[in-house]
Amino acid sequence: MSAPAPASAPRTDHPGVIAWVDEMARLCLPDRIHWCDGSEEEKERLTQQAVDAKILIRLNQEKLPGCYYHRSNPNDVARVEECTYICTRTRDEAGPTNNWMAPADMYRKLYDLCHGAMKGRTMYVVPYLMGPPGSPMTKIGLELTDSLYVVLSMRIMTRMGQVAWDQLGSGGTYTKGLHSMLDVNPGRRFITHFPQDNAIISVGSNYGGNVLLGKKCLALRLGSYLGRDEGWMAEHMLILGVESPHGEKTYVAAAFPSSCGKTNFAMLIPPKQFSGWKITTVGDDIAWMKPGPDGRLRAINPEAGYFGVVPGTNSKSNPNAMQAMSRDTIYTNVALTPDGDVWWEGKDGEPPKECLDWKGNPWTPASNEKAAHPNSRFAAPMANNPALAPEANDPDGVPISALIFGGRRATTLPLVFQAFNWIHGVYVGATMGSEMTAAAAGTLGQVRRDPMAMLPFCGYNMGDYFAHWLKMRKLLKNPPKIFSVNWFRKAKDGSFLWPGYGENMRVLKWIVDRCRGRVPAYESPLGWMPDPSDIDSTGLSDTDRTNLPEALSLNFEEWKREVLLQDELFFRLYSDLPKELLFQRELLISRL
Ligand code: OXD
Ligand code: MN
Repeated sequence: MSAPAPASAPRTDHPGVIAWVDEMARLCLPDRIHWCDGSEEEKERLTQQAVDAKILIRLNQEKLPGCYYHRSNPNDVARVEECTYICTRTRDEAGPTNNWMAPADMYRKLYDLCHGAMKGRTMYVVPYLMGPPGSPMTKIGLELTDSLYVVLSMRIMTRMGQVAWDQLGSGGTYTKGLHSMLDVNPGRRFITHFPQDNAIISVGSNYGGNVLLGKKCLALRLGSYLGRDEGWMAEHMLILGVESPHGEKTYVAAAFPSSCGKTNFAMLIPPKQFSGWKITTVGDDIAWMKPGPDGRLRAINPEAGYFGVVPGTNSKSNPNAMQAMSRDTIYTNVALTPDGDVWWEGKDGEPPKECLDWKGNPWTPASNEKAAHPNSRFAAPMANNPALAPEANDPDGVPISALIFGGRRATTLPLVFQAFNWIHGVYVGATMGSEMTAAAAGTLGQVRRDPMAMLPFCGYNMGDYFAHWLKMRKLLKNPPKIFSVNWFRKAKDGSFLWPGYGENMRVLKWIVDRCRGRVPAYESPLGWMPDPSDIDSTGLSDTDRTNLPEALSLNFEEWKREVLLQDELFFRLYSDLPKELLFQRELLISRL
């Protein structure tokens, strides 16, 4: 057994922080307060406490050094959009796509729930940075939480501890975050944002996307709100660098809805034929982007770790992720083998003869249930990624040449096209649709409109968000080109038309070459498109090469239906929709 935590003294003399922590402690009534410093020694001590309390299971340290296993409450395995609120002063500011409650009413409701909620527990004061230390784009957050799992995960996902206390100083601004698991009851689960107070309160859950407050809550929901006011953009985008054999580097940022392969794309390994080409990862989920002094859009990844979907990850689909999660990783809701290893559907090799599934029940290959939850996750430090771009720690970020919007669509959306210009690109992003995945509770497979993959993450009115995108063009002398991709189109027999994974390099190369004016395109009703012969297909399998024209084809009947389906979102947003987007819709219809 580990020694009890020594009483910990405040690690800051910031009067606002001291007063707020005191106020929250008087509300939640924890037995102890622990001010985190982020040190190695603290990590070891808190990890041992989590093991003693059965919050974490130590995995086989020979196979997986520094790795631990966590099982969540089975009622708490994904983000819950129906419990997520944007509490702006007026309902109109939050817009029709967000749940809203007046701030005073929500504070009252949550303070009632939090009253005495930490009795018998420790309140951890977790200071963290979103962004590299010293970057003008970096923001400071403080999360008060009663979950050790959250503390240890935040230490992976953010720059947590003394580095944040140092940047905060005695007068810095910060985002307030309060989290209590309560009794992990879906009926008392609220993920709430108060943009005008720069504050977050999350109760009743212990699932990453709901409780690692730096991630979706600060970096996207409050981030998008702050970005609108401060002239920058917080986007649900990976950032990667493409390095050519001549050492030329091009950076792209790409938005895909949750669980559509952002992590895989960010860590892509090019096929053999692309010898000398290299992809490096700046970020796998979130981009903060601001016009730089040179008039280009510069991006940082605010996070320091990956919270990736595990099932389907293997040495073919994502070798870099496999390495990243081979040490110092927290696994959640995968399966546990008798020798302390982890397993999931789609891992390399044969399934274990027996193991415990994500709920802790005995499982064999004959079982009808899945061993790992489809939204089981790994939290791994980005430093573990063999393809990490050194620029991921650059306070100035990287210049973005292309923005890519991608959906998961079995039909309609071709493999790739380029928007005619920025306004058209905003329309392409705004009308994105995708089939729903297990990352959020909902109906799997149903197509829903997910503009810029931000539907669950935009911290204000979506119509105003589109207007902000349009306005950003005016701040950029040299804006990125905008593209649409779809790796998931299917043939009539249900098979995928494009192999995906590392082969996506072929499409990425066309995108990079378009940005650099090196490759032709023809004008289609959707935008600029490659002829199949413009996509480098050396070494592609015969089937994939045969399928390429179909993967790139346009079906006018499907597109007429698509435009009508897009209207569903446009009608909801109608009064707030920038006119430019309605004009783009008309132009598309006339081109079709
Ligand atoms: C995530 C998500 O976890 O988008 O990144 O749900
Ligand atoms: Mn995400």
